Amino acid sequence: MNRSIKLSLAAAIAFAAGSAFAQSTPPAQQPTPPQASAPVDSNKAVLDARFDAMDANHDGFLAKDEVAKDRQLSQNFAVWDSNGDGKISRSEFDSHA
Ligand SMILES: [Ca+2]
Ligand SMILES: [Ca+2]
Repeated sequence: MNRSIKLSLAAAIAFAAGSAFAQSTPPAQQPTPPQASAPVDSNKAVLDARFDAMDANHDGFLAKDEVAKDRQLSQNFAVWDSNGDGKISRSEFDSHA
């Protein structure tokens, strides 16, 4: 009888210790959401706004007269116009901006 009480006590202590250990285990770490793309997205939004502001006729291309207000762009128009078609497409703009 004495022995079985001791065994029950030991089992209870082991159980309590086990529960305490389980409760003190930190919760599994949540995967960190990728944030590296955030600055790229906001930069793209800035570029989009800049392009749209200059694309006066909204044809998706910047003609030379449309970039006349942007000194940097108008001076380097030939450089930005990679394929030499006389207008700067969105991808040409993105690759130089
Ligand atoms: Ca245009
Ligand atoms: Ca072009």
